[in-house]
Amino acid sequence: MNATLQAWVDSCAAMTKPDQVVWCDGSEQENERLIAEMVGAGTLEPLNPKKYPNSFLHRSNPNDVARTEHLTFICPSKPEDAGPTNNWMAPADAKAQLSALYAGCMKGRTMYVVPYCMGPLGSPLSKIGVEITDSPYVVANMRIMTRMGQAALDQLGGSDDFCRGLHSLGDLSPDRRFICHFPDTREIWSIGSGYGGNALLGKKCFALRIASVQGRDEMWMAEHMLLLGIESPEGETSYVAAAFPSACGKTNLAMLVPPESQQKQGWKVWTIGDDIAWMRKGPDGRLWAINPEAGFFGVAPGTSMKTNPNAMLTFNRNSIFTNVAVTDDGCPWWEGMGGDPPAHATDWQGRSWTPESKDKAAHPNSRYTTPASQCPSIHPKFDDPQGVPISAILFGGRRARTAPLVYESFDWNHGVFVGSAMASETTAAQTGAVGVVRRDPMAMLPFCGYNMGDYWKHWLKMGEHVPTMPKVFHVNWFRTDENGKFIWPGYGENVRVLRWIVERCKNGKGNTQAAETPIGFVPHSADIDAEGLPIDKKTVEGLLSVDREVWKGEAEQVGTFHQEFGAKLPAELPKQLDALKKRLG
Ligand code: OXD
Ligand code: MN
Repeated sequence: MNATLQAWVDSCAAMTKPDQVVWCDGSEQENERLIAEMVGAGTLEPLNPKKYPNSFLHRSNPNDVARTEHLTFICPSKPEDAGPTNNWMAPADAKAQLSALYAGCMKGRTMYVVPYCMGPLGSPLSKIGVEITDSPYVVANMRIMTRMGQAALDQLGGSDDFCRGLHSLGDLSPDRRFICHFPDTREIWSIGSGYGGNALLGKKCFALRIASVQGRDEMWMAEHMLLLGIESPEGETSYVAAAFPSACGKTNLAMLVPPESQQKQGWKVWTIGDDIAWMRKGPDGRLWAINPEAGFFGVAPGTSMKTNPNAMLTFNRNSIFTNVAVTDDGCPWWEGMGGDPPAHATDWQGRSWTPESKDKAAHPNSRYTTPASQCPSIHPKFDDPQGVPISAILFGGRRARTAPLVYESFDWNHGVFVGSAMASETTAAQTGAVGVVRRDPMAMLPFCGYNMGDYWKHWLKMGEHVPTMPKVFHVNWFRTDENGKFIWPGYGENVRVLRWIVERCKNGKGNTQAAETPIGFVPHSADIDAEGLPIDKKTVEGLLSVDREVWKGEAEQVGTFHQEFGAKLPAELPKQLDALKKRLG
C-alpha cells in the first residue's frame, strides 16, 4: 500500500463524505459494472449493438458542454507566476473557497479512486496521476483516455511522485464551478463540471497545465501538439509534432489519409497522437516524443468518411459519445457526418429532431471518446516507451491572408518567435466577430500552467539543451480568395506540404530548395507536388506569396502582444521582432 496515496484519499473522503470509496483496477468486469449502473441510472444509453458494438451515448447537463476558461485558475503563490494570460487565485484562497464547496459534496455518492499513467507503461517519459471523482462517466472515459487502474498503481509503487486530482460534479452549477491548478504541489481541484477538459483531469489539467511546469523544472516539454509519422516511398518514416489552436483540424491532420495519387507514389501517414505531446532529449541528442494519452477525445461534428475516415473507423466500437444526436435505429449522428440527414432523430438534449428543426441535432462541441489502439493508422510505436524522434515542429492557425501555405523558420530561436506570434482568426463557428485575430502562442494559451514569458524562456533554453532540435515550420491551410473561399483543398492533400517539410529536414541532403523571404524559407512552387490538384501553378505561387505590407502590420501587432509580458518577455523575442522588421524594410 502507498501510504502517501492512502492518506490523501482519506483526507479527500473526510472532506467530501462519500457513501463508499471504490479503488478502480481498470478491469473489464469493473468497466462492465460501471456501464451497467449508468445505463440503469439513465446517464448512459446503449447504441445500436450491431453498428456500434459496446458503445454508449451520454447527454450532459446543457450548461456543461465545453471547457470554461473563465472558471479555470492557475494558483502558484505569486500572481506573476501565472502571468497575464491565466486567471490567478492565491492557493490558500482557492483551497478555502473550494473546500467549502467540497464539504460533504459526495454524500449519497460513490468516490472512485482512479490511478492512471500518462504515457506508455514503463516509459521514462511517463508520469502517474490519481484522480478522485464522484462521476462514473469520468471513470469510464479515463479508462479509454489513459492507461488506468492496477497497472498504474503498480508503476507508482510506494512513490509519492504523482499528480493529485480531486474532482466532483458538485451541483453542476456554473456559479459553483472551478478548475484550479496548484503547480507548486502538482494538485488539481475541479468541481461543478463533468465535461472532458474540466473533468478528465489527466488531459488538459495534468498533461498540459501541471506537466508544462514539470517540464520547465525537469528540462522537457509538455505541448498541445499532435504527433504523426510520414512514410516515404523508400519506407523511411519521419516524425512531426504540430500545434494548432482548437478548430483548425488537428485531429484530421493527425489521421490524414493521402489522396489516391499520393498513395500510389508510396506515401503514407501514421498517427501517434492527436492532442498532446511530451518531449525530451534522447540519448542521441535528438528530441523524442510520446503521446501521453491512450485515446482520442475528438469533436464529432464535421467528422465524416470524407474529412476523417480513420476517425470514423476508430469510434465505431467500444466508444462513448457525448451530446451527439441519435438516429431512430440507435446510431450516433451529427451535422457534417456526410450523406442525407436522418428523417427523424433525437437531438443532443433528448428532444425529437427533423431536418426542418431550427436547432442543430448534435451540440457543436459534441465528442467521441475512443481507444487510440483502434485507429487504422495508429503507428506501431504509439505504445513504445522510448517514443519517436521528432524531425519537424509545425505551428499553424487560420489566417485568411497573412501566412503563406508553409514557411520554414531560419533557426530554433526564430522558430520560438514564430510560435510566440501564432494566431488564428475567429470563424462563424465561434461567438463574437468573425475574422478577429486571437493570439494563441504555441496553441498553449488556455493550457500553459505558468507565465507564458517564462514558457518562451524555457523553449529557448531547450534549444541549447537539445543538440539536434527539430526544424520549425508554420503552415496555413486557410488562405482565402477575394470571395472568401479557401484556396488550398486541405484535408488529405496536406500530405503534399508534409512532403516538402520532411524533405527540408534532411539537412542539405534533401531535394528541395527554398526561397528566402523576410519571414522565413518558402518553397518554390515547383517543389510542391500539385499534380492532379484543381489549382494551377499560379494559384500555388499565390498561396506561397508573402505580402510585405500585411506583414508590417502583423509585426506591429506581435510587438504589442509581446509587451503584455513586461519584464518576463525574454530579450530574444524583441530581438527577433526587430530583425523581422528590418528584413521587411
Ligand atoms: C481539446 C481542445 O478539446 O483543445 O482538445 O479544446
Ligand atoms: Mn486540444
